[in-house]
Amino acid sequence: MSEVLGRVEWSVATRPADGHSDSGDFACVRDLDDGVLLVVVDVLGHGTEAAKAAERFRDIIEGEPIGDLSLLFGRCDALLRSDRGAVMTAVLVRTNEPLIRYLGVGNVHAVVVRGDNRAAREWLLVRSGVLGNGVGPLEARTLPVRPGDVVVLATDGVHAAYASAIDPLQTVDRIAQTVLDTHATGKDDALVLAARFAAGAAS
Ligand SMILES: [Mn+2]
Repeated sequence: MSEVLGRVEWSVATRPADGHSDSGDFACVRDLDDGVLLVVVDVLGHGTEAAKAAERFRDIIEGEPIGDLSLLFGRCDALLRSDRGAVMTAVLVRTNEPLIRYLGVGNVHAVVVRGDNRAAREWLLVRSGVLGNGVGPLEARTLPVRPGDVVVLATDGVHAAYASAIDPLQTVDRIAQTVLDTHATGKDDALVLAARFAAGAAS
């Protein structure tokens, strides 16, 4: 079921690869002093070993101080050099900003669908690479958002055409589940995080 933190309401839907009962994909939503952080991670591979590595990585994501996305990714890259690699996209929603800050390494896709125009889709730009392999300097990007806009992140167990299944007027529960039901490939772990932005304190 959906949850609300600050100006973000979100929901997660997930399914392991066919024939498996646990997943190397996970989502983490953190309440920060000045906003909310949404993270979706796909630890390389699938099955039990990937799921165990995902638990270790989740502890890092939940515990690391978050000030700057590029620093967070740099720390994760360093920490994963001695563990299974991972791909990750993170979206930072600060309370008083009419925009999102984001950074992605690998193929966790993310798309913003406008609440007042469901045909308008903007893909967040994620760069290639794998955390743990050495990713070099990274810089977060920004994208303006308005109340009612929806961002949907999905791992590569979800077919990349998933944006067509997003109706921003539906509940975030329904959005996440519909994307999973219509676009999970079954060949890999699949996870979808759908989040809607409400008005911030300054907007
Ligand atoms: Mn995957």
